[in-house]
Amino acid sequence: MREVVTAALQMGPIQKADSRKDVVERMIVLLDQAKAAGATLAVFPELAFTTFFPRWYMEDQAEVDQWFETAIPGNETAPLFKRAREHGIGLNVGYAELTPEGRHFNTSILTSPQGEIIGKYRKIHLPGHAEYDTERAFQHLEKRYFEPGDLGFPVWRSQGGVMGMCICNDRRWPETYRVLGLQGVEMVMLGFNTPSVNSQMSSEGPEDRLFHHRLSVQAGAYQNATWVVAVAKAGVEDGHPLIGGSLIVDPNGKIVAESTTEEDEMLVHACDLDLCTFGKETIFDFKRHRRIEHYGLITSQTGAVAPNE
Ligand code: CDT
Repeated sequence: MREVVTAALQMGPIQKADSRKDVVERMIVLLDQAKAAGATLAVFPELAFTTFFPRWYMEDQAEVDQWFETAIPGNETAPLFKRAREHGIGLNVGYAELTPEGRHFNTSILTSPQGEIIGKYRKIHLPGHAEYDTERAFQHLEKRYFEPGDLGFPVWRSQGGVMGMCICNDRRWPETYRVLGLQGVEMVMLGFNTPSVNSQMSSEGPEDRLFHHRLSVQAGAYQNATWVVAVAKAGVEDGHPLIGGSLIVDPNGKIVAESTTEEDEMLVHACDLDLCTFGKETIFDFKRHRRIEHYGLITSQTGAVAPNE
């Protein structure tokens, strides 16, 4: 057995007016709960230190940049990293990254239980749009505020296994999991902020949204024989609802833990990485069964092209 006691630390809403100091205090309470439950790994949501600011249209770059971190840990976030190190807990946490060169990414990092930053991922599948869209019930401006990630989908050895990250919308794309799966991933960690209603189709509400979320995460786990830990920022942020539904999914695609609130909430599970082996050596033994000679379109073409009628 290679058990990783993993805490999925869902966060309730963060309002625009909430300070990073307030948010980090909440995160430390969750981290203390994770320690009490015996966790060595804690997974926090996407953009965990602030409200989901891409719902707000901004033209002033200085106003935009206030939602970004210029250093991780920075002055306000350092107490979280210090507590994780003291507890011997590795962290996966999402934040808005502003680089010294002035580049903007939707990023997550992985630390070792000893507190070193060992991995960084920058979100590749950015949803939404770049300009104000009058047709939508609310805005989703990730394409305005972030560049697509430039680091690919790496994996890292940590916690006794092979660990990978992705962020929110990435979880809906099978390519995400397969690229990680081809590197032997045994646990995919991801945070998300998913609006409870589709801004372009009001009939698609929280039930459908939770269905698509579970469907994507469970399929990704099963088809790549990997654990997936998916962690929400949930609840109503300044009038805008986000789904909960944080999940820990096993390598058979089964949900072993799921959140029941839209508040700060811990899920914990002892994830045995050895459970990945059976699927990886049988039905999803990629080396024996994949037929790459037929997969060329996946990397040579972006959009769908139907034949002429
Ligand atoms: N944060 C994030 O990526 N949210 C998206 C919303 C999609 S609708 C524009 C998601 O996939 O959940």
